[in-house]
Amino acid sequence: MSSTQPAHAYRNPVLPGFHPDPSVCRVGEDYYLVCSSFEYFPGVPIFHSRDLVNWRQIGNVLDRPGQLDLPADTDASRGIYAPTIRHHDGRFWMVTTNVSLGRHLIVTATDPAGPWSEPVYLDLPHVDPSLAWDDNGDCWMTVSGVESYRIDPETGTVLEGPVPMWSGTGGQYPEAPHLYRIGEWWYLLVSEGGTHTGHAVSIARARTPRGPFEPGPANPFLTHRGTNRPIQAAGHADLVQAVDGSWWMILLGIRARGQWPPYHVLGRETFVVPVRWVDGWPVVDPVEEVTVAPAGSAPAMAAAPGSGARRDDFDGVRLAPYWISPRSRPENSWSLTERSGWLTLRASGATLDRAGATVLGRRQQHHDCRASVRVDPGTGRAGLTLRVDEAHHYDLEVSGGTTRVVGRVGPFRQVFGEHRVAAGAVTLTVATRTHDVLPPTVTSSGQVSTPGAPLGVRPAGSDTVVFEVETDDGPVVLAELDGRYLSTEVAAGFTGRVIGMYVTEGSAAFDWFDYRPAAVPED
Ligand code: 6LW
Repeated sequence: MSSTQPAHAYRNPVLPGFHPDPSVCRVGEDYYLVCSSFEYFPGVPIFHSRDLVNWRQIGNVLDRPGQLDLPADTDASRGIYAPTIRHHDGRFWMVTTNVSLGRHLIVTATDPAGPWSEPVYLDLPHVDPSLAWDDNGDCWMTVSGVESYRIDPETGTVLEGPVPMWSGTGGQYPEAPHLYRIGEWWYLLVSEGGTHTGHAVSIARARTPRGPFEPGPANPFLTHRGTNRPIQAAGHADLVQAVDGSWWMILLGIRARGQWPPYHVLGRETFVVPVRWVDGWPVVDPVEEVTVAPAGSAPAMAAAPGSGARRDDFDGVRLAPYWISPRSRPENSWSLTERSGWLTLRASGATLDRAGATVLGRRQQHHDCRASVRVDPGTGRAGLTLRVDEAHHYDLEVSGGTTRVVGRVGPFRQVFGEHRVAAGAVTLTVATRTHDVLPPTVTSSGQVSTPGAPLGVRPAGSDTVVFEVETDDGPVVLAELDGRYLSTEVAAGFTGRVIGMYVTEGSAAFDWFDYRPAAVPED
């Protein structure tokens, strides 16, 4: 936060990188937030905050294979969709959909850091389930569509429904319904228009959870559709009241880059905006990267934001909660004890082009960042991958004393840049950088000029991925690739980029993994 910003300004997104479909609840002075995790294990990351701005991951709700059944052939962007977290009767409740099984599931915990219970399943249609309890103690599960069911959340028994509710203003995909008791009203928050640039948030209210629902006077009351705002796709929102009585909405958005058309590489991210109530309806301003909170309200207390840098020396006996693996993480695929102070990964037989490869990664959270790893490949094949899915990844690998970059985009696979290295451990780095590429202009004398580009160099695009290996003579750049091929606009789907350590032959040991935004120097 720069000194020129008001003291109560904060930076959005508050959870950068692939953190979509946020849901939040408050207990006393503590806020808890969950996001979708799709085909990754463990599932449903859970975060804690005291101010809605600075979030710390405290675990994963679905952190045991018994809770998270992701069949081996789970497609990318299937698996776990949009969770909702609520606190009721002394317990936390998380409900979500495993679309690969076609089932909703509910788990509970007294401590949000876990352990969470075994799931109770509900075989009902739609996605985006959410729970609300009425004055009689009845539990209503709302789902996309929008409709609700009265259920017994302890057993998953459906007691009544579907009860039609209100489906927004006519936009496609009415979804992410959340029902709240606020004063004498039941408010129904709905997203519509699809999770890309048409996204919008609308609201209606009724005297009972069954309706009839009266739409708000200014729907959609939040949308960035058809604008050139830097944050797009604002939607999939959840409301929360802060301990000081102020109201907030968390939601997803994307930060589009480049032109034309714009694209985004970090997936859908989590934002927080202040809410004010006018004549009994919520009003929010457009979502800005620097948001000014009402003076004296909860995020005004925001401490200096963390830098986002993170180094893991693999000295503990447990993996930090931010490490995720596509589909599963079999017990025999990793070890923190086999070589003390190193993470050992063992190949499964699958390559990175197929489901089932051994990958342990973290979300890319900054447009300009560096991830480095020290890896001893032994006699195997291992490295660092920047991936969206099995068909869209760039890999910096080492095997047999050679490092190389392998790019896979759709049906194409190519090797770029090879460099011999000494046997033993090597340090590999993948760095990303963005630069605004303005369209070339033609001068009056007919010369083409590309603003911002060094003479004779046309930047490949406004997102570049650079691969380096450390040698005795300093870093050697093996390749610089256009990052737009690893964007949602190319790869499709609901996730975002993950930077991962991997092994596809034999086993390899990783001494440390260091991630930092480009602006943060090494320690
Ligand atoms: C989710 C839906 C959505 O189920 O995207 O943004 C879907 N909204 O609500 C997958 O994340």
